[in-house]
Amino acid sequence: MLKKIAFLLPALIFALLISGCEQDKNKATTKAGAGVALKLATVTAMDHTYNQGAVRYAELVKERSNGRIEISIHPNGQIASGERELLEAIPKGTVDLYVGSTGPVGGFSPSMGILDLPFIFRDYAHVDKVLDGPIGRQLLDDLDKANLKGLAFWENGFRNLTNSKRIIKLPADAKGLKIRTMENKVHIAAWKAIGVIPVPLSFGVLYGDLQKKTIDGEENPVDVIYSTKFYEVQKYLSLTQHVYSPALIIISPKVWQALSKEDQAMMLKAAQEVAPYQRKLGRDSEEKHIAELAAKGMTVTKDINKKVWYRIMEGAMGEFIQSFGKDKVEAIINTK
Ligand code: EAX
Repeated sequence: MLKKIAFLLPALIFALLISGCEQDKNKATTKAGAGVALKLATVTAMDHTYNQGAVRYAELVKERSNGRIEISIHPNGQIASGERELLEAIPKGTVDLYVGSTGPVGGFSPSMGILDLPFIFRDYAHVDKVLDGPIGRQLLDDLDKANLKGLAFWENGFRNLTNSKRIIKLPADAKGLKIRTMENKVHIAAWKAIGVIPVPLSFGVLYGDLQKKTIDGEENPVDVIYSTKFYEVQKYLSLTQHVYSPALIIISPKVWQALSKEDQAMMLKAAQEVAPYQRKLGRDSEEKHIAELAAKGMTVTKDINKKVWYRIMEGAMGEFIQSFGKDKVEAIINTK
C-alpha cells in the first residue's frame, strides 16, 4: 500500500501544480466560473456620457480579454439610486465598477475634494492637463486609502444652475431659493455664501423633489440636465459654470486583486483610453443640448458675469483651501 502511495505521490504533486498554474493563468476566469461577470453601476440615464463611455469600456475589455471578462452596465440607479450609496456598495460586493462624479468622493477620500473648489478650472484644456498629469495621478492613488481603486478620470462637466422660479443672472437673484446640492461640504458652503438654502440630496430623489417643488432648483452639467429630463420640472437654466465636476471610473479592490497582473494592466489601460472619448462626447454635445433644452421650453440665460459669482463663492473657501493645502490649490491654478 505504502509503495503504491509513494509511486503516486509525484503524479499527485504534479497535478496540483498544474491546477495551481491553471488557476493563476485564468485567475479572472475562476471568479465567475466560465468567465468573469462584472457589474458596472451609474445613476444616470443610458444616453448619458457615463454609460456611453461604459459601453465602449465593456467592449474593449471583452475584446482584450478574449471574451473572458464581461461587464454589464446598470444605469439609472438600478443598483442604488445615489452615488454615495453606490460607493458604499463597492466593499459590500454588489457593485464591481462605479462610474460617477467625484461629488460624494471627498467624504471617502478627502484629498479629492480639492477639485470641488468653485472656478478652480479655467476650461476643459486646463482640466485635462491637471487630471491627466501628476496631480490627477496622486488623487487617484489616494483612493487606495479609502478602499477604492481609481482607474481614471472621466467627465461630468461644468455645472450650471436651474430653477423653477425666475431668471437668475446675478447671485442676488438666487437669494432664498432652496437649491439641491450634491452631498459635498465645499459645494454646500459655496451656495450658502450665495444666499441660497443648500439642500444636499442623493441624485436618485432629485427629479421627484423638483416635481413636488419641495426644492426650487439644482445645479448640474448640461448633459445631466438633458438626459435626466430636468426640462420637465425646471423652467430656468443659468449657464453659471460655477464648478467643474470630474467623474471617476473606480473598480472594487476585491475584484482588482482577484485579477491577474495582465488583466489589471489591460483594464487600467482601457479605462485611460476611454477617458478622452467619454469627455469628448459631453463637450461636443453641450451646445446642441443647450439649444434642445431651449426648444423644450427652458429659458436659458447665457450672459453670466462669472467674476461676481466667483468672488462670493471664493470668499467661503478659506477653510477648505487651508485643509487641501494652499500650495496644492496653487499647483492646480498654475497648471498651464
Ligand atoms: O454624476 O449628483 C449629481 O448631481 C451628479 O452630477 C450626478 O449624479 C451625475
